Amino acid sequence: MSDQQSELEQVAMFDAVIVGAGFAGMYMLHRLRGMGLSVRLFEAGGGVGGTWYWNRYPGARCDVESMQYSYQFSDELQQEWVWSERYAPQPEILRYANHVAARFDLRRDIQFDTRVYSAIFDEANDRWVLEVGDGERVTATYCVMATGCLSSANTPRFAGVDSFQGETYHTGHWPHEGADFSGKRVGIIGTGSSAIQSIPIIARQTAHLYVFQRTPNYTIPAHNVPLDPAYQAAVKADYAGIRARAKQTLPGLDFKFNTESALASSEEERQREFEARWAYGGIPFMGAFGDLLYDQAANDLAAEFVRGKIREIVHDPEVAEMLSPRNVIGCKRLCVDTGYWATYNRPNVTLIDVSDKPIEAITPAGIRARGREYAVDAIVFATGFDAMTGALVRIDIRGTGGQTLKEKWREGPKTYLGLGIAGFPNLFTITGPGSPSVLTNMLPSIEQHVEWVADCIGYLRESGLSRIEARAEAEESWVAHVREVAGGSLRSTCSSWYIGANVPGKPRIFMPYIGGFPAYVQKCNAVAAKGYEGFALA
Ligand code: NA7
Repeated sequence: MSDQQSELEQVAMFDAVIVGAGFAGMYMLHRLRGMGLSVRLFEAGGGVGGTWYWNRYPGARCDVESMQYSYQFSDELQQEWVWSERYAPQPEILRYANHVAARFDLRRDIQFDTRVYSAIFDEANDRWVLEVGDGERVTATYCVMATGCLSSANTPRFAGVDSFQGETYHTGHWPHEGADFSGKRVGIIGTGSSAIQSIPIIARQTAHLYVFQRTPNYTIPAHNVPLDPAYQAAVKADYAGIRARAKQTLPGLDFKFNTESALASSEEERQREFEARWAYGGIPFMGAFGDLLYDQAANDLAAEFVRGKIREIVHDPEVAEMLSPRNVIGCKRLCVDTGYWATYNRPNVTLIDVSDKPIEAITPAGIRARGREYAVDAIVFATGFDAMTGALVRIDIRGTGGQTLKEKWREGPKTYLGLGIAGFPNLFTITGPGSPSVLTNMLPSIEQHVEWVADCIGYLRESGLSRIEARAEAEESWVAHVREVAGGSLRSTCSSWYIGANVPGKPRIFMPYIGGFPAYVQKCNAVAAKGYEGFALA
């Protein structure tokens, strides 16, 4: 017996470990346990829900309709759960996650309040060794990273940030007890989705709200409403049909997508379609015409329509102009709001443009920008996430030859299908970079990955194999394909978190796979059908 072997026997051994108890980790646990594997899931937070556990800021709400932002692996589950609103608010999604955990008895294999610090591949024993919590070590044949795409908060290091005497918040790590802004002056930095959802609510609570905007964003009204029980019953009666139709669309969402060209349509047809989409609300606005994300002139028409709406809603023409985005609509993820533009008509809201002159400093009393100090009692950082790679490289992950994932990804993430990484055997990433992930409805994408990984592990076990690793050439060609497809879309043309532009120093690579859900699933299925083509098995 080698020293390493005897050492291994002193640590808890599992068939699989999973990192993260969001929707990906929860379902992965359910699947692997159902196959008879011994599994332990580690979660840094105190409960399940992942991003919905942490993002408790006022107005936090899903931008995908509730009836589709839910699991479909259990028909009983989707039939019994009752959503209350068209777009579920964060507390309801968290209740749903807790319901799932209870219904499938997941908690007994989840270790909460336990951060994973390192995952090191032990080549002598073909096992992953993880250091977790307070120095505890565990080992497993398979390691599944279900760490989420938007889970590692991005807080820019503003000069003087530690000197601020008031309260600070980050939208992605909101305190469980909430925040009381009544009578206070608040500064919010950022105008992404989190800010756009929270600004209308915070504005109603504060004495004064200062919004520091670096890039104006497009947002479409949600028209959120309580869910009509008759509508809900109709969806449930045809859930299988809706789910199947959704899987045939690029974003994995069942919605009306118009394939007509905006440029080929008449002005009257265009206005009618844009108005209808504005009235319907939300992300389906981008489905108004088939060429919006592929032709700059078509995109300009949609962008100008939204700018027209801003001018109609916002009374002060200068503020309306400042709020009007000039970049490609849909390049950054389209936001979905309730009363965002109208909030700038309130006398207690001031918009400060920091696009050409960055915020100078945080002072003990407030925020200094454009040569003046804005005195505030609290600062809200709505500055987003180190998306897609942040949560992974934060863990010290080491594969064969001691190579770290951080070093491997120094010039941008490289994966095979967003599922496996060359040099990191038996490590799977759920909705990893290089998969459609954030460009799709996350729940079906998560389910597709979890099922693929579970089938793969099942195949290895049935075949008497215990090791799988992406081949470097397969990874190279997938990375090249991801890049090539991204180049054909207007989506790769702006400074979004999709390309890591929001995090200083992060390599600018378009990270998600833009080829759409159906083509991607077909590829994954073909790889599996060919005995995991592109992977080395042993
Ligand atoms: P986002 O969409 O990344 O938004 C972050 C915002 O913070 C955005 O407006 C940024 O401006 C701004 N930001 C970041 N750094 C700075 C600095 N240094 N100075 C000023 N402003 C800054 O994150 P969210 O949390 O709103 O949304 C993330 C996703 O969650 C969203 O897409 C949905 O899918 C749900 P920038 O645009 O980079 O100029």
